[in-house]
Amino acid sequence: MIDERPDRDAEIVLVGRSNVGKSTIMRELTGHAVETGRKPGVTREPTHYDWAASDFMITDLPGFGFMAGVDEERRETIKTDVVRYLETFADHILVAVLVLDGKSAVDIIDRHLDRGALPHDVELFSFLMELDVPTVVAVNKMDKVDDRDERLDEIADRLGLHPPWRQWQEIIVPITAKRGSIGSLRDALRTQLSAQHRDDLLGYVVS
Ligand SMILES: Nc1nc2c(ncn2[C@@H]2O[C@H](COP(=O)(O)OP(=O)(O)OP(=O)(O)O)[C@@H](O)[C@H]2O)c(=O)[nH]1
Ligand SMILES: [Mg+2]
Repeated sequence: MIDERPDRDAEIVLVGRSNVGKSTIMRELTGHAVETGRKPGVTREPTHYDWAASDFMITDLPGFGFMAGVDEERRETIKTDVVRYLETFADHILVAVLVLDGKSAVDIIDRHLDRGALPHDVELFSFLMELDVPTVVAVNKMDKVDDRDERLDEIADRLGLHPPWRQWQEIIVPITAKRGSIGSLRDALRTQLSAQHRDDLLGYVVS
């Protein structure tokens, strides 16, 4: 997983559980055909979009967590590899986009918490903070969410960001990638890149 990373200095990574819509976001951001799927576990290896003229790429990481037909050991391997990737290239990652499924994230997180387990999303978010990687939380599939503000407040709360979520609008961005509705994500990426004096890369995230 790590060996095949193209030799590009800077990158934006998409990370999160399986089936949340990372590859769909990648497709919308890049305008390139990307394999997406109705079943979890479609992306099995990091997919790097290094078409940019600049020394930059966007990376779609494999999803982890539950996947029908994929055994526990394989799922753990994927997660370990993703964690190792983030750790190894933290200094090169300008922004990590942690993608959540707005419809199911809170239920899955609470199920883990009830069992006394650390939910993947919470773990990953704090891991990215520890690594000092600027992180944007893209809450996808908002087309399936009715109680929008309530749901986003719950997500903020579970991630340790005090509600109301609107205080965190540069971090928590609700989107519907499938319909190409990712404007708030583009805005957040623009803010992050500008803050890091990488305005030269804005053309790759803002269409
Ligand atoms: N309703 C809805 N479905 C979406 C949205 N975005 C993506 N999907 C669907 O969710 C499914 C999974 O999308 P992918 O982009 O393949 O998800 P992924 O996170 O890359 O999945 P892995 O590669 O398994 O980690 C597909 O059927 C998408 O069409 C959205 O905004 N709303
Ligand atoms: Mg994928």
